[in-house]
Amino acid sequence: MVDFQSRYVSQLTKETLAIVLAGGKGQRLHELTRKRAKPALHFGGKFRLIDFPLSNSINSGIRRIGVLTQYKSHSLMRHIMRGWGNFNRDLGEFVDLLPASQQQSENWYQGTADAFYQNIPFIEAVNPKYVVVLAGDQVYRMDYGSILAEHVENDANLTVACLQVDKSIAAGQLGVVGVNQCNQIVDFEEKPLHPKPVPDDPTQCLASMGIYVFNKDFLIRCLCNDAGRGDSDHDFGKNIIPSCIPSNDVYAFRYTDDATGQQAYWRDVGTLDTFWQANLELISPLPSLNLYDEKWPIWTYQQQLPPAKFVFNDEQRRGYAVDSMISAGCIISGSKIDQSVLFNGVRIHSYSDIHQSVVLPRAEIGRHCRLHKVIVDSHCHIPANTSIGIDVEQDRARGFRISQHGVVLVTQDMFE
Ligand code: ADQ
Ligand code: ADP
Repeated sequence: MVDFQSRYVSQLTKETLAIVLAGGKGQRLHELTRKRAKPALHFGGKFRLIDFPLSNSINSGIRRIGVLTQYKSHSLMRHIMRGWGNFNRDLGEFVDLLPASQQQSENWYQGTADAFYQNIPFIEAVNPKYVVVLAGDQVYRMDYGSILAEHVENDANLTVACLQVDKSIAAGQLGVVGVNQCNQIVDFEEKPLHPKPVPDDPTQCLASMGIYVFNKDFLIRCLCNDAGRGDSDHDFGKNIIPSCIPSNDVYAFRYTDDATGQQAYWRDVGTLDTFWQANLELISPLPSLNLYDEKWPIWTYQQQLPPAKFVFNDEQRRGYAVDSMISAGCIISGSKIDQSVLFNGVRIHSYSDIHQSVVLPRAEIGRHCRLHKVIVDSHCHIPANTSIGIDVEQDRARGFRISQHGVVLVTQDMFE
């Protein structure tokens, strides 16, 4: 039997261009984003944040993708070229890097809308019917076909993906929308300190996920109008979205889990605490984000590496891991790893105890170390006999970064 519904959606995704905003600084992640753009941040053992919107696009059937880069983009561009560069242009499929190249003006990308404005020639050349605006630094699984179908059925010019969240989560952090009974957006405030609640629950509000579907011609008109305004920050959340609300063709798409209709998984891993927490959540037996679901694979670039190896050391001390994710190329010799995520190529030497920690690629931890609630940056070498996360005052005195909720970040620079 022919499935007209999915054929209809697959037509919409074919007529769509996805553009991923990947140029932001991610300042609240401190030293973790000092050398790399936030979308290049490692996540979940073998991925980077950018893999999530890119995989969602591919899994949704959107195969024309641009990635806007600017800040510290070296490892991000390297990752995209290696992992996402093998699309078939002859079939009209591509992932194009769009670094700030001063095409339309003398400036680098100002706000997010300016990054789009400077790439109008690219958008016009692709000439899609719809443009999906995505953030390069959020972790979630979403079929963009659903939002596109609703956008077209509503005859909308702009659709904003929204999630119902606790007001305390949105306050000062997220855009908050007000809708009428038809889900038309009637008001929008960017990061209000006192979010307006939803009608049936005073503790909750409807937050923008920073994911938008635009009709292409409407988007270009909005960008051009905004570009001419001297009082604008040229930002989607601050300027473009609020300026569209007075028209009656702007709708909210309520993002829920397709299978359960309940609240869906979505994380903006903007701080050391949320980054640490989101990684550790993956370890639970039934995580809200299941990376092992073959129906919605998360694609990435991965260097060919040998399997993870667990070694009994010379003194018959067992190297083992429980409640943990251990990636390829790791060697754990005579140490205990518990409730932790080890990324590719991590080395743990004997007599160490690693608990509730996130260890990024190629880090090395010496003998007799104790780590509790630590994020270890990539390539960081922790000398033998180091304890971290046990004595906060000692950690602070050694120049380690301690988060609001007591997660300790260590980078190579802190040992030099
Ligand atoms: P924020 O996430 O605070 O709020 P922003 O800092 O503009 O918005 O980042 C959005 C995306 O754009 C990020 O992926 C970032 O890397 C990228 N970016 C930032 N500046 C850029 C530039 N100059 N060039 C290229 N890329 C850039 C937004 C919305 C809120 C919404 C939240 C949801 O404004 O309304 O609630 O997203 O997280
Ligand atoms: P990631 O951890 O994101 O894979 P790297 O370990 O390559 O990335 O480090 C992040 C960035 O720091 C790199 O993109 C590069 O710009 C810079 N960097 C890292 N190591 C070196 C080095 N040995 N020399 C110069 N720059 C480096």
